[in-house]
Amino acid sequence: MSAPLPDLRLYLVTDRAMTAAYGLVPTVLDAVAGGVGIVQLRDPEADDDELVRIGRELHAALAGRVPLLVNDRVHLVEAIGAEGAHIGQHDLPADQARQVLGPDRLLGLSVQTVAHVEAARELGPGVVDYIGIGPVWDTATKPDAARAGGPAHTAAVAAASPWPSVAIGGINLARVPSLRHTGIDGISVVSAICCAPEPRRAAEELLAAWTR
Ligand code: TZP
Ligand code: MG
Repeated sequence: MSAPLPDLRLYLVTDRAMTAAYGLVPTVLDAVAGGVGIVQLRDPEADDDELVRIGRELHAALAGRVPLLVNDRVHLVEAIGAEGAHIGQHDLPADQARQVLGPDRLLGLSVQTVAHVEAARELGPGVVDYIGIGPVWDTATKPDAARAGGPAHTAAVAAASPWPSVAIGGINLARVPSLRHTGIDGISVVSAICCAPEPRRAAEELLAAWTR
C-alpha cells in the first residue's frame, strides 16, 4: 500500500527563476501557511547534486507539514528524504518508478489524454497514486508542454481516471471557477503562487476560490 493520499486541493509546483527574488524556501513555506497541501520540487535546470541539496533544505524546512514530491528524478527521492515523486509521460515508466520508490511513497503521473489513463490502468493497482491532467491552458511556464486541452477535455480525462486528479497549466484565480465542475480533486499551480507578490495570500485566495 502507498502512503495515505495528501490534500490535493491546492498543489504547488516550484520554479527556480520565479522564486529567486524572495527565495524558494520562504515562498513554499508562505504558500503552505496559505493552504497549499502538497509541494512538488521541479527544477529541470539543476544537476543531481544541486537538486539533492535544494531538496534536503526544502524538506527540512517543511518539517512534515505537507508532503514533498520530486519531479522526474525518482532516483533522488531517497537522498532528499521526500515523500514521493511526480513523473511525466517521457520520464521513467510508472511501474519502474514504483519499483524504485517502494510501496510507501507517493507517485503522481502527468497525463494528457484518456489513452494515457488507460495505459496507466494496465499497470494495475498500487502503482500510481494520483494523476496530473494538463496543460489545461497554454502556459509560458512550461514551453515544451503538450497542447492545451481546456476544461472540457480535463473533465473527460478525470472521468476516465480511477485515481484522484489535479489539473495544471495556466491556472490562475480568474480561471478557477471554470474548473469547478470538471470532477478533478484539486488545482496545481506554478506561477499563480511563485510569481505572486504575497505567496501566502495567493494560496489563500486560490484555495478559497476552489473550495467555494
Ligand atoms: N506541467 C504542465 S503545465 C506546467 C507543468 C509543470 C506548468 C504550469 O505552470 P503555470 O505557471 O501554473 O501555468
Ligand atoms: Mg517530466
